[in-house]
Amino acid sequence: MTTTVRADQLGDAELQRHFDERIAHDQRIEPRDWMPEGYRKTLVRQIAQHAHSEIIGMQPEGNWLTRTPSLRRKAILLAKVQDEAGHGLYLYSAAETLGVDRAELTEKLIDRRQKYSSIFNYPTLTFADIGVIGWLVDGAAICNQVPLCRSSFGPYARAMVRICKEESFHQRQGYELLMTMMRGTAEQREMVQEATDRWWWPSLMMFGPPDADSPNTQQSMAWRIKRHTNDELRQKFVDMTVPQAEALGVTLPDPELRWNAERGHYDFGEPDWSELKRVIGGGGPCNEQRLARRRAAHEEGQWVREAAAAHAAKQAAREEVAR
Ligand code: FAQ
Repeated sequence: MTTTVRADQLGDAELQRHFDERIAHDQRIEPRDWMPEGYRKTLVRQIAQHAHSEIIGMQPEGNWLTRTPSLRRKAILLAKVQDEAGHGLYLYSAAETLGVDRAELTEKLIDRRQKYSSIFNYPTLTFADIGVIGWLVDGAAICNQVPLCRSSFGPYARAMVRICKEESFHQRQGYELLMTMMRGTAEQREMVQEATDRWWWPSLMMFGPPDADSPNTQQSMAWRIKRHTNDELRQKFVDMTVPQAEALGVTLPDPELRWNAERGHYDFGEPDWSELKRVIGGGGPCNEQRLARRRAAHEEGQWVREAAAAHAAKQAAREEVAR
């Protein structure tokens, strides 16, 4: 059963004890509940980064919207890219329940004071990339995000339920596109293999640094914001993806990839962690372009935000008069 305690009824130590108990009993923390400042900050950091990723993540696939090979593919891709915008909005709303403002978070993104996922700093060079992003990038996102539906913070967990349902469609559309291409010409099959070669390692890096170099995991697990470590989720993704690659008929570009019967998991090679550091630090192939586009879109949208605010103020004034 969930119990709500008003902060003004308890002292600091008792508030902390009550919070710890709720976490231990797997009860949700809601925006009006007392929470330690570190918990709030961690959530703002993670949710904001996640929201920024969804919004920046529209760019690589948006690159192909005007060049899809058919109307059907265009309708699918448009729906997917629009879903990503929606995910960003749910997540900014979840972050706002923690007392931050979406406008402030956007400013922090475009000023490079907040991060977004490394994966969106790679270019989409052929239409096969659209399929591979759905298969691998959305596949990795699902692996990482399904456990977040059980995250201890209520608004985040609830946003993730809907997001995960939509991500499943994203993954399926990508895999279906690749299946179609693999049944096509030799050139199409080569395109799929080449795109898989480029996206495989960056997809593994989406899960974050190895556990030994992940400063946030331990505390986030203790607070049940994260339910699994970065390495656990990476392993789960590899185990899930290898049979899919076999069914598709592509080779994953890792000579060390093999089934380990003793562990009951696939062994795989070490991603190049210096590349992850470089990309997170702004040195990926598309970092500059992604942020420049986001900044331009923000500036060009200024009049829309002003018009919406003026409309809302007018409505509120009318309602006030009618009362
Ligand atoms: N990229 O201590 P940890 C999508 C940072 S899916 C950039 O392990 P944590 C769907 C990390 O923030 C992609 N930065 O951190 C889609 C931290 O820096 P900080 C988004 C990374 O938080 C599909 C530092 O490194 N998904 O958008 C990355 O415990 C297709 C140390 O790392 C999410 O955001 C990285 N890959 O674990 C959309 C999921 N990895 O903040 C369009 C929610 C780590 O201390 C098209 N987030 N860093 O300065 C999470 O699950 C976690 O935040 C992790 C990182 C697992 C990403």
